[in-house]
Amino acid sequence: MRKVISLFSLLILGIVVGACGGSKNKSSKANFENELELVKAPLFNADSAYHYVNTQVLFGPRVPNTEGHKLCGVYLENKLKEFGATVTTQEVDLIAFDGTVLEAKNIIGAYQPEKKKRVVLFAHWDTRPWSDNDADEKNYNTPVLGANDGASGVGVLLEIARLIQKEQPNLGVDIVFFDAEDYGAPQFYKGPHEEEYWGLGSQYWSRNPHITDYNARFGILLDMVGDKDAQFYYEGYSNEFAKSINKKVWKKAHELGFQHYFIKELGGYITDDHLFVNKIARIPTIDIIHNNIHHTGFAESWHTVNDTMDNIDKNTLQAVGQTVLEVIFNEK
Ligand code: AHN
Ligand code: ZN
Repeated sequence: MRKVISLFSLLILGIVVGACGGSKNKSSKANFENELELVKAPLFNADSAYHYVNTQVLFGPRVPNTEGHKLCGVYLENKLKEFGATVTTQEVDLIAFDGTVLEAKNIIGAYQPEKKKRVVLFAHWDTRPWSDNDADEKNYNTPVLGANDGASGVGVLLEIARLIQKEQPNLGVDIVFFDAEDYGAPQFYKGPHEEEYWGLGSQYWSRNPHITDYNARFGILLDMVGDKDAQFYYEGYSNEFAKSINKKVWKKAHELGFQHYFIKELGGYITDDHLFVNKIARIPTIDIIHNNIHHTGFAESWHTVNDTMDNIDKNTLQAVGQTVLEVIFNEK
């Protein structure tokens, strides 16, 4: 048995014991023994993922057509190369709801590109130009820092990239960073516009994949996966297009002890990058997104000036990262 497994189990034990307090020690130990059998993937390092989230945030807002955006794009490309991926970029002008031309860049890293059996992982790397959900109207025109909304998903995927360069699963993995997800019309905009101005980068990729006739067994989108109070419900479109993938992922999360994050109940329907991947590219794709219709909706910091590192919790990154890795490493 690999060393990684015992390390991982110790870590889980730590989390479970820490979360439940001493009184539940006994059942935690039972979990611990189960996990020894279960874990096939390498250990996800949440410190490392947190560092990748923070590095993106240090570029400032990653709004298309700004310097921070450009520099962060280069960083992400270089990082995937450093982690041994075959990197492709799609640089394309996309038209926003108000006619603004966005100089967008989708960034794709492929592992074992020769393999036909593949899985694809997505996150958006751009950030929103407006804090239009902020409690204070004065902040509406301040760009979002996007620690959670953008950087968290990308940070988790960079850590997954770092790990799979060392030990590859049975199937090829593609990591796709979408641009121009978050340029949908602001809540204060009164001009004519339609809903489909979200996910411009994913719409482009879905119509023009980086490889002709690209296909994958399934896809997983990570969106807002870093908040300390994150809860992930089955997202509506994911359930319609890829119910079995939702089930597979939530089951794995529960086996690993992450049931407090992954709730086996239906949440809302969210227009997000996965919708276009499902509808246009026709790859069954789920969205792991912080969203709870019974509670506050998205994270409190969503589209506000408070979407900063202060709300990022390594335990959430760990839960999502380890679950996704484990799903991939269990594919035959
Ligand atoms: C809508 O609010 C329609 N979609 C949310 C997609 C999104 C924005 N994800 C992150 N930021
Ligand atoms: Zn957003």
